[in-house]
Amino acid sequence: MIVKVRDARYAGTIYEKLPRLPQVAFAGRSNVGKSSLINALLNRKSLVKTSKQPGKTKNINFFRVDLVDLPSLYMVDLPGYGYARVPHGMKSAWDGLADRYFRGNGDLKILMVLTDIRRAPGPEELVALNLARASGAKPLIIATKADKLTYSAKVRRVTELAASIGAMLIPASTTTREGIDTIWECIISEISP
Ligand SMILES: Nc1nc2c(ncn2[C@@H]2O[C@H](COP(=O)(O)OP(=O)(O)OP(=O)(O)O)[C@@H](O)[C@H]2O)c(=O)[nH]1
Ligand SMILES: [Mg+2]
Repeated sequence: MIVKVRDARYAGTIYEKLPRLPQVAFAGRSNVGKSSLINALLNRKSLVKTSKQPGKTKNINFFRVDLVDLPSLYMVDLPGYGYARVPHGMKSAWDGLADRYFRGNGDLKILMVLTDIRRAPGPEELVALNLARASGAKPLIIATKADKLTYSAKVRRVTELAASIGAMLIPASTTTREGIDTIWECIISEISP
């Protein structure tokens, strides 16, 4: 399937104020590649700000995406969780923010839980998975920065990760664009009426 993005733009931080559309949200630790993945999906270099400095995205940012011949949606860039250098208390701030966002949000169709392909998923990833399930969204695990491993190491890691999480997982890279089409297929199958 070919997905053509007609327009993508920043839409604000408060979804109660926005026209209702299906939402696809991106969660994961700071620096895992959430903002980069949204840019790659939209074929835009810097619609969403990315940074080598973790903790850049502190709000929930909504991007309205209009597609050719397919329904519009929001891509939702969630703040990174579990970053070790943030002051104590930040993690519960994330929990509060996420809790408010997930609770009763019937428009959230998919939660992408991003995890670096080189590290084992931790409690934060499991919390995010459970939040998705509780809100009725489909969780999808994305193993980011797949370009950082050789082919054989990648195959091994994907198998290990899928077994330890007990869910389907898509390896992805914004530099090689691996996984981008597969992620779009998942999005389209969830948002199409
Ligand atoms: N090699 C490689 N680097 C990547 C990839 N995706 C993201 N990066 C790099 O990882 C760093 C962090 O990317 P971001 O997209 O800003 O990460 P984020 O999850 O949005 O981080 P926060 O906003 O801090 O939560 C940047 O330097 C990106 O260039 C990838 O697929 N491969
Ligand atoms: Mg970001």
